[in-house]
Amino acid sequence: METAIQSFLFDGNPISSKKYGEGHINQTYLVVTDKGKRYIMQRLNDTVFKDCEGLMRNVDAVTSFLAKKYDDSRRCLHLIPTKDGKAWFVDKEGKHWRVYDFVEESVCLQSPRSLDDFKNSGAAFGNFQAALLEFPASTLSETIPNFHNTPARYVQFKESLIRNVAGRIDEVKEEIDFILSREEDASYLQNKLNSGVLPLRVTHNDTKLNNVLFDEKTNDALCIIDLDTIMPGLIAYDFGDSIRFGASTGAEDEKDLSKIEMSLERYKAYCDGFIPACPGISPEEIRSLPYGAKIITLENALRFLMDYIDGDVYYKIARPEHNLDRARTQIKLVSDMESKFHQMLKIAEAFIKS
Ligand code: ADP
Ligand code: GN1
Ligand code: MG
Repeated sequence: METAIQSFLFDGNPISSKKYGEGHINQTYLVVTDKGKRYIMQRLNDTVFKDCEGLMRNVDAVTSFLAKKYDDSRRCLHLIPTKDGKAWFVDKEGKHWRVYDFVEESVCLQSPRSLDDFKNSGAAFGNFQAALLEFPASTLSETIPNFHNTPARYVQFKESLIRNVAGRIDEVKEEIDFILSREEDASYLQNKLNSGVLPLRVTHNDTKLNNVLFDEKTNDALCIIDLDTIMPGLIAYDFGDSIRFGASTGAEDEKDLSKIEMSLERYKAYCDGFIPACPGISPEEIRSLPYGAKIITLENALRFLMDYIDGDVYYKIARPEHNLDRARTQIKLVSDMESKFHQMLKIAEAFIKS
């Protein structure tokens, strides 16, 4: 950490650094200098990201592209260079580090404070799509191959069941059955992509509410963060991941499942923000959105449960059954979405222009 801190061109001398935020993947620190300037410094998770160089090239290219579009510097992330002019630093152990300007006077939410917050976040992700419309997609590295290829996730899941590394599968039979019984549903969007019905766009792929910063004063959704998984993908998954996290009436790791529901009111608010902001969204894409919500939630249930079965090697955990608790909330959400699916589809279809 010390050599990494010394390598970046901060405004002033760093006087403190401490762990920061609620992300599940990278090590994130808040660094403050003697001039009172604040920064976000991150060490990339190289278990999750096998190609950190490719990832950092993506982030550098996307942030530079976006910076030219916005007058207000708080609207996108800015990388701080190293003292020798590089966009990231590699330490002696081969770990990759980066520093962003801290987006000041902003708040990060774990759940929307109002329907307007959620609608605003939808508009921000829709605008993000619009801003990247002309970004050269072919220059992007695939930072996690098959990231939202749900059928491929099922293949990994079954392999993990066979390995049963942590010896936990007997205690989670019910959850495993839930996931396996929905394997066919999980291919719905991938099939539409393969047959050319749905197009690939440059998508964010990790559109949780805590990957948006809101303006502290105006409550406007200001800045999209966590750009590690920007890759070509389906718009339905960007929509869906926002719904999975922000339309849930409880936290992702809530133990009391009676608190977990997918709020149709919030779903509608997100549609109001997202769909009109998405450039050239086709009727087929609009119809795919509720499927995106259900499938990405199922995919997250599978991923959390698989990590529990694998012995907690992927996500950060704060308690022994953390990944299992997370898998259970996702399963509850999938069930709830199944019972509300007809209404979800109707709400989305109302945005198709006749
Ligand atoms: P992870 O990939 O681990 O989720 P993120 O890049 O999302 O890491 O960062 C973790 C948290 O750090 C965010 O949820 C947010 O609270 C905070 N954060 C990240 N970047 C900034 C920034 N530039 N300004 C202010 N806060 C930030
Ligand atoms: C991770 O990095 P973070 O916490 O924003 C994960 C997402 C999951 C999410 C579940 C690179 O997101 O795919 O949906 O946790 N990111 C990666 O909360 O795997
Ligand atoms: Mg994050």
